[in-house]
Amino acid sequence: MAFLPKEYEVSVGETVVWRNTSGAEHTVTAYEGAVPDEADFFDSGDHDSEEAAREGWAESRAGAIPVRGKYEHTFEVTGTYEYFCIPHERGGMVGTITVTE
Ligand SMILES: [Cu+2]
Repeated sequence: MAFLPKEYEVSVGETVVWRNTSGAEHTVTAYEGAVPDEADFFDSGDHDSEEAAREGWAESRAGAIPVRGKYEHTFEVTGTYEYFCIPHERGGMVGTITVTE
């Protein structure tokens, strides 16, 4: 019920892979207001917005990364990105990616 490491730093153009090593489903969902201005929203359900991601999860568990599954995203814009897991957000399942030159 946590992203490990919680904070991670990559260089621009690198791909981050999240692997689900737990026994439950999770999502990787960006906080739309906490991505750099020029960067696109991202989430494991390929939605257009945080709101759509939350609705998709509520309706059909869209965006679920299955047990032993993975999700990856390539970061093309420098800056700080905050993200969370929809079902475990209240439990503190949040993380930060910092992208540097
Ligand atoms: Cu989770």
